[in-house]
Parts: sequence; structure tokens; C-alpha cells
Amino acid sequence: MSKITKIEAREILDSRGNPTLEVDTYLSAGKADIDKNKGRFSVPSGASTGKYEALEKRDGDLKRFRGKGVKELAERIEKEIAPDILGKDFNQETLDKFLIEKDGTENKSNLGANAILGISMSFAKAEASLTNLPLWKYIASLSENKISSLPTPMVNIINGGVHSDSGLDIQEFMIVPLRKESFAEKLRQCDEVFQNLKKILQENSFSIAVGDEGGFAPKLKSHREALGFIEQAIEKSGFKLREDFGIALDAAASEFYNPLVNGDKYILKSEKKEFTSLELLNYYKKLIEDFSIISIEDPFDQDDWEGNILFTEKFGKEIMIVGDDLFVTNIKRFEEGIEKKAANSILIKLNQVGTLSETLEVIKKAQEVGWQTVISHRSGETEDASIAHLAVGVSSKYIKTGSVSRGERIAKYNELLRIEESLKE
Ligand code: 2PG
Ligand code: MG
Repeated sequence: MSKITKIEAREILDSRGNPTLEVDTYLSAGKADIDKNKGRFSVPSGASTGKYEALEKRDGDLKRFRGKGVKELAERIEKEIAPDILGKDFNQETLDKFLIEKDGTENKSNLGANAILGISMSFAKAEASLTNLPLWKYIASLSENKISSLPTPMVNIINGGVHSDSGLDIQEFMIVPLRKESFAEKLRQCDEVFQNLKKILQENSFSIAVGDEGGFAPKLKSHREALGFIEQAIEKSGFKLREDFGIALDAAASEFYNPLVNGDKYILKSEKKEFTSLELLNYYKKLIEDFSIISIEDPFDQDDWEGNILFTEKFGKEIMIVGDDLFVTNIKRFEEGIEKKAANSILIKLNQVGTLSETLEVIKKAQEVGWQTVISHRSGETEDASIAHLAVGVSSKYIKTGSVSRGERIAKYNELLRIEESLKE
């Protein structure tokens, strides 16, 4: 239990130049060093936001930041939320519960999931700091996790969907190192593949500009062409497909399925194709057969339970099938998905649900039922590296936090290097 003495909130910018919240929480330090009583967290923001995510609140004042400002929200945190919290004793669980109850809505639309998460995570960081623990250890103690291990990175090297103007419909093409190695070694391997992909794209006269998550965004004619270049880059780096490296995709299929406009069809604009759910399944089947794909996230729309279930029935033993928009780190949707066998792995994003405690509850559930977790960034990020600590603290097997370019992505990888070094000590 710690007494919260001050909460400050401000509007800062994220990696896309959109405003986002940063919150500082101060605890009563007692005899401790005064600098140690503070936790700071900045909230990330998605572009391919799932329909069932908790609500990200914005000011809506069109005179500022095209309505995306969070200045009023920051003021609301200080004037309306903080007064109910200051001077009281909380631990993580009681604080998160208090915030959930104060909000009082199913999707946190009253206070805003971004406001709630800002307080929840800055408190976590302040608690960790005050008790002299690295954040990952604090999280490990909350989740009663005894083994700390470093996650394997799923490194995004080609950006499509709403994260770039490459024209590709599949949103993320990631490489996954498969050998049992240190995190530092895995990161080196991924970096070499990234650098070789850059060369290959240049040699083929494609742009080497990067998208929102730092992967390249070349205007390729098909997903197969993208996968072909990635496999070339893996081999050019001296690695073997399927033995040293696999490929993970985030289809983010909800972005190319719009029943109000296109009826029951998935529209792949890049390839000028229209698919029913079953045809899309067969499209993926060919990709899985022809390329070293080990994981597909959100292969079908967030409401297409049938598509997701059938896909898991057919390929769930072969590859990871990761629910992101499908589960939105929400325990109810996740339990429904487990029951229906609609995937075999879950993507974890703190801001989809809004508190650390609820996030840990979902991770715990995944571990109980033996599903893999992938701790994830958002496409709009800041230099905040807390998800690196979350991944270590809960011993998640995977993390996806973008490419090995762009400072806000590198911040997480570099933090993992530091954590790995500290674990050796
Ligand atoms: C995703 C995420 C992160 P966004 O779909 O998995 O890569 O994208 O943050 O835009 O929702
Ligand atoms: Mg996703």
C-alpha cells in the first residue's frame, strides 16, 4: 500500500505526431530518496483499432490537433480524478478497481481508457521505483511469476494496411528467430535480415522508406511478392527458412472487411481480389504451404467467429493463430474465444483494456489454458519502454514491438537488452 501524493497529466506527441497522454504519479516517499517516488507513463495509440477495445478519449476540439487533442482530458485527470485518489493508500489492485468503478462503464467511455491506463501504469512505475525494483520484477510479483525470461521478438519488416501506403492489405510482415539464443543474439539476427531486405529492395528499385512501425513500405504487387523478398533476405543473411527463421503475419482482417459497403466479402485491393470467408481461408492455406509462415494474427474479421474457428480447426496445430481485434485483451471476449476455439494465442495490449490488473488477468488466463501470449506495442508509440518489462515480468514467449528502426520501437528492444544484461548479473 502506498499513498498517492500527486498526479500530473499532460499532452505530449506520439510517433505519428498525434497528441497522447503522459501521466506522472507521485507516492509518499517517507524516508526514501525523493526522486524515487515518481512513475511516468505515456499512453500509446492504435490505428487499426478493434471495435471492442476500451475507448480512447480525445477532446474533439476541431481547433486543436484536428480534434485529437488530450489537453482537456489531462486537465480532467488532475481536477476530477486525482482529488478522489490523493492522500489515500492504494496497491495496484485496489487502485485499478477504484478507477474501473469510478468510470462505471463497460468500455471505460466515461473517464477514457487512456486516462485510466495513464494512472494505472504510472502508479505501477512509481511503486516499482519506490521499492527499488525494476518494473519487470514488480510485475512478476503482481502476477506471482517466479521465472523471468526474455521474450522472442517478432520483428516487423514490411508495413502494409493502415500503417503505410505500400498498398498491401496485410498489415504486418514479421520475422521470428527460431533458435534458442539470447535475446541480444536474436535481435542481431533480425537486424541483419532487415539490413539485407533493405539492400534487396534497393536493388529491385523499390522505396526503402519506412511505415508507422518502422518496417519498409515498398509498393509491391502482391503479398506473395513481399513474402518472397523476406525469404530472400533471410537466406541472404545466411539463415535457413523454417529452421532459423519463420514469418509471422498480422492480417488485421477487420480493416479489409466492411460488410456495410462490400457485403460478405474480404477485399484485397492490392491483388484486386474479393473473397468469401472460406475463399480467404484457402488463400491463407496457399501462403502457409508456400512460405515459412509460423503465425497469423487476426486472419478474419473481429465478428467473423465462424471464419476464425474454422481456420483454427484447420491450421491451429501447425501455426500460431493470434487474436488481437478478436479478443482486445478483454477477459469476456477471450473466454468466449477459448470456449469457441477461435485461435490458439492472444495479443496483449495494455490500452485495449485500460488497467495493468485487467491485462495481467487476461495473461494469467492464457497461461492457464496453455495459449501463447504476444505482448504488443501500438502503431502510435512513444519512448516509453514499459511493455519490455511487461513481457519479461509475465514470461511471455513473444513480444512484437515493430521494426529495428524508429526510436520509439528501438526503445523497447534496447530496454530488453539492458534487462537481459541485468539478469545475467
Ligand atoms: C496491431 C497493432 C500493433 P494498431 O494491429 O496489432 O501492430 O496495430 O496499434 O494500429 O492497432
Ligand atoms: Mg493486430
